Amino acid sequence: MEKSKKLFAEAQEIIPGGVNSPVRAARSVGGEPVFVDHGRGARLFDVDGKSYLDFVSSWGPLICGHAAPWVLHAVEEAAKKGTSFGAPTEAETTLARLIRKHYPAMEMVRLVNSGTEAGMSAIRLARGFTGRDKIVKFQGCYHGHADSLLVSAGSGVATLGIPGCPGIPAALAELTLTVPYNDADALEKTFKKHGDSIAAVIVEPVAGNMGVVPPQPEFLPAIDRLCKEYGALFICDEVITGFRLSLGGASAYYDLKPDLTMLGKIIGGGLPLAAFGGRREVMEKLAPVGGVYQAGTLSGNPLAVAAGIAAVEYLAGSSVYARLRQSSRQWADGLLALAREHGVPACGNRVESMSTLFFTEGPVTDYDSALKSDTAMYGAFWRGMLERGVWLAPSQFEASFVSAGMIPDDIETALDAAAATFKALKK
Ligand code: HOZ
Repeated sequence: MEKSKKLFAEAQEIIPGGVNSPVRAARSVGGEPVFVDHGRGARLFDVDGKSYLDFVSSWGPLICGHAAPWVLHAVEEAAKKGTSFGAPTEAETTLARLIRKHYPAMEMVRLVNSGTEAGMSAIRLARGFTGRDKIVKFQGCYHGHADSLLVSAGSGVATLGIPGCPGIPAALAELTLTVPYNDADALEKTFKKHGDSIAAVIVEPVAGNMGVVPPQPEFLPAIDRLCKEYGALFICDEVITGFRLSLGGASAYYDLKPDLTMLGKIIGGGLPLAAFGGRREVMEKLAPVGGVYQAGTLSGNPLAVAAGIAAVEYLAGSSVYARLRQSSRQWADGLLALAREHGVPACGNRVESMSTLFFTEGPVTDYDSALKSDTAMYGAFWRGMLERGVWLAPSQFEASFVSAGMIPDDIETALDAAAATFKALKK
């Protein structure tokens, strides 16, 4: 860790907290960031020459594993032609069509650079389309760090225990109504009270930013029904679940037809790319067709688009989802069994290749139950796993992702590390 420590000290002098995104600082788990040299397949290599089995996958995008040759090749070929034009390319239409093929509710698509941009733009569009100001989000869900969406947010906000964010005007935050995840009755009550002024309900179809929390069977259909009844838009945030739960994401998995969908992470193949899209009549409210303004110099960047097409074509042309399901089950079931064997209070949530082991008896069904986790215990577990060569999210309130780069032996190796870590924790 010597070189990492030195680089972290230098970074802190010039970059706030030494990191360009707060959760990377590993403060909540009592650790320090590992500085990365490179990644290959299932492994991350730090600047001190140590390698780690990677269950973070760059927070989701790297479903193909690190430095997948087909993604690298696509990026190299695109780079030879130039790195940015600020003018349209044919590849953008190709990617938009690929997205629509797998997400038919996205009749029209706009490419942006990050999930935050996708969320911010979807909210503005929903407000512009409906002429209403209020939005509903669920406690513990995270949809990027736009002002309207940081209220009661998960991810780093939950990790650092930030109650409200200075810099967000109260008048704006008041327009965001919050409801517990999986609570269809509370959503109905909110609609009864504010129905005429709600522009949209935004949801992670499987929550991934308070740890993984699956939707209960009636929850997503209730959102759809209430949005239709009250004339609000249903925004499905598939930034994590898109191309992860299945080729058609959570929309195909749960048979959803949202008015607007957000995608990110996997559709960029590890480069900065995201998208939002939906019903034609809604999307055509966007400038230059309509008056809702949204723009970006690097939107549809040719390198990111090339990487995205390569990643999506690989996923469409392989049997990767069955393998990912198997690896994820091996990992999540194995971890829970080990925790129980060592007398550690724990419960596990998993949907396809995303999972979380919570350090509480559970069940974890919403943000309040997720917050019952023993985060100090998670921190000790994280540090033990890091020492033994396994890279986990430096926060209890995130998902663990397996990638196509992992083979059953890798999972076994990580589970051996977990067994040793649980044993050490009990001492
Ligand atoms: N949960 C975040 C994205 N879904 C983690 C990434 C970050 O905040 O840096």
